[in-house]
Amino acid sequence: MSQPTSQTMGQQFGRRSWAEPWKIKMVEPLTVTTRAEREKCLAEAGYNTFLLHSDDVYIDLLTDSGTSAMSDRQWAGMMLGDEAYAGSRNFYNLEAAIQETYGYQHILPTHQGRGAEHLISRTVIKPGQLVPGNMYFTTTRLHQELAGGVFHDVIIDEAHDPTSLHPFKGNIDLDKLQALIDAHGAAQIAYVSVAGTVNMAGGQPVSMANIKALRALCDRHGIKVYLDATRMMENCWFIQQREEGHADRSVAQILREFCSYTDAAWMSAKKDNLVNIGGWLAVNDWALFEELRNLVVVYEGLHTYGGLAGRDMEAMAIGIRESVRDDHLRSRIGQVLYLGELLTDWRIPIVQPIGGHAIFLDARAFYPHLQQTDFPAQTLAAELYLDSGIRAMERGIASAGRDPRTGDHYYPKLELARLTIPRRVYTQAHMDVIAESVKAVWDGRESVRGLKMVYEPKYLRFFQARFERL
Ligand code: PLI
Repeated sequence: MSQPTSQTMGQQFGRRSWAEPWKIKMVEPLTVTTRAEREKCLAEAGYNTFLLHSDDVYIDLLTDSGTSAMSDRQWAGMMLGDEAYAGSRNFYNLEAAIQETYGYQHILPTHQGRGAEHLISRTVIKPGQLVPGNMYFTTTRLHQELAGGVFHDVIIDEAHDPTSLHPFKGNIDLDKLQALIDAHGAAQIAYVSVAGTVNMAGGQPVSMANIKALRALCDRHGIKVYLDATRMMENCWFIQQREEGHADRSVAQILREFCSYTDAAWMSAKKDNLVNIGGWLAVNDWALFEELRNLVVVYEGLHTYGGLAGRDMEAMAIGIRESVRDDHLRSRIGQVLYLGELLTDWRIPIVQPIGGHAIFLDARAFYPHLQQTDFPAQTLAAELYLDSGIRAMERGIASAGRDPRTGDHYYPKLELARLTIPRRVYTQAHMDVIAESVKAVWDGRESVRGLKMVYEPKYLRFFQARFERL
């Protein structure tokens, strides 16, 4: 099992390079600002990149969520929107695309991923139950907590070490899970929450062997396994590239097998499914589906639109079929890898191995002179914006929020700034410009001071918090 590099990827084709399996038909001009303008914009935004106006951003690496470029087929699909309140044909196309691609039986659309997280959490979690998961994700854990659940991190220890080269740092540590079951009893576990290419760990995948073993363990105790399928296509590309026995299988085949070990899934279609808005819930159990289908009309919309327009569902149905193609994933992850290898060559500390959707800069290694409560990753995202107008996102103590039981910050081991690469949006030249700006920020790291939080909202504070320079 080894990490593919752009070189080894090229070698598969007789020393020829890969390229994007598409060409560009429409372009959107970018804005270039001066450093003085950026100083002003950043201060007005309270040093929080979420609060910048996108017009003041040059290359936008805030997120890969809802930022994909849609294909001409998807745009054509938008014109086929059947905007009937009930029973839109686009819903049935979406349902078929999910059933065929992921293999689940019963499908509900939602307005985006957190809509699906809300419904599943409040349906299956009893107050006080534990929810073990392979590292937290912000909205996922919050919905679990709002439903009365208590999240427990059962990811392998390597996931918390940015330098560990473990090829599947998203894996669940089955011993940690077993210990939790032994200590509390299986009835106290609501379900195991598994995410593909674990976002907060640096886009790190889960292996097929791990999900299979997890299924067996959970079967022994009668515990359900629910999947956050948000970046599962990318997870399956890593299985194909790194895990023995999968090299000759398509991502589509790997995905069907992986999902077959889980009982249900929720999805932020704004990522892997190549659309700008949308999500879904998929379950195999009819009784659970009936409950969810009833609840969706309370919070999202009728069960055949779930808060989406017909045209959005059509674009998603087409996006799902495009996103599972091997050539799409080769270029999508190949581009992330290209950027990561440039930074690695320059000895800039990033989470290794390079993940699926983003490069994660290790802010602790950039700023060893800062305390975690000086918000090093928030500071790093601010410095990058000041240097070049590139917008990154904090994934450290600000994102982690507070423990509802103690009121203190959660102190995550990883303190990262995420350079998230939107799908099918930027070119290799943009990757070069990004790498050079990161290098400039790295070179200027010693004189940087941290930030203090001066405004803190109660929920998901990282979105709206404001900071001042120390
Ligand atoms: O942003 P939503 O509500 O469509 O989806 C929430 C969500 C659920 N799971 C995972 C793994 C996510 O990454 C996720 C959203 N992520 C965002 C917005 C991100 O920037 O990573």
